[in-house]
Amino acid sequence: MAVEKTFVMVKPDGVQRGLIGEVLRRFEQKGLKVVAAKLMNVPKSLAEQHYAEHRERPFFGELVSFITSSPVFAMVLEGESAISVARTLMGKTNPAESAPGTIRGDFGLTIGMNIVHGSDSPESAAREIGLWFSEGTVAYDKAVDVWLA
Ligand code: FUP
Repeated sequence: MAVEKTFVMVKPDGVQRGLIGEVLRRFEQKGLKVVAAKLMNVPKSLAEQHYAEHRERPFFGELVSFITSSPVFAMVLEGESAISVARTLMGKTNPAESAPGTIRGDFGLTIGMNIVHGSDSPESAAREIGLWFSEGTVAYDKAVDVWLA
């Protein structure tokens, strides 16, 4: 068990449906901390790098055109086992097979539009955080507890 950082993104379908707050609420409620976040349009080169592992798959072109089609909400979340915890809250890749109570299970129906992305391993998390947040993340452990008194 260790404190980890993970890259999570509300995809264009989630942003267009007004689900940024709902998705973020679930992660925060679980106890994960936001250490970076931004609403952004995705350059094609970034999309291609992000999905590099799928380059040979038949749906690669659709993935890239979907993720570059309208803004995404990108974030870095931090917490104990953040990578697997975020994946558990998201549910399975195919929303039709995701359990109720998960983000994809509650809000999605088709695999192409599954609302949210989350890193699937420590290696992916490090790669994706570097790719999407080359400016770095926030360390605010000294300030945060003041307001919880
Ligand atoms: P996940 O890690 O759960 O986001 O899933 P993958 O990395 O395996 O897939 C990345 C994205 O490709 C998914 F969000 C949806 C899309 N995808 C398809 O469109 N068809 C497939 O058969 C598999 C994935």
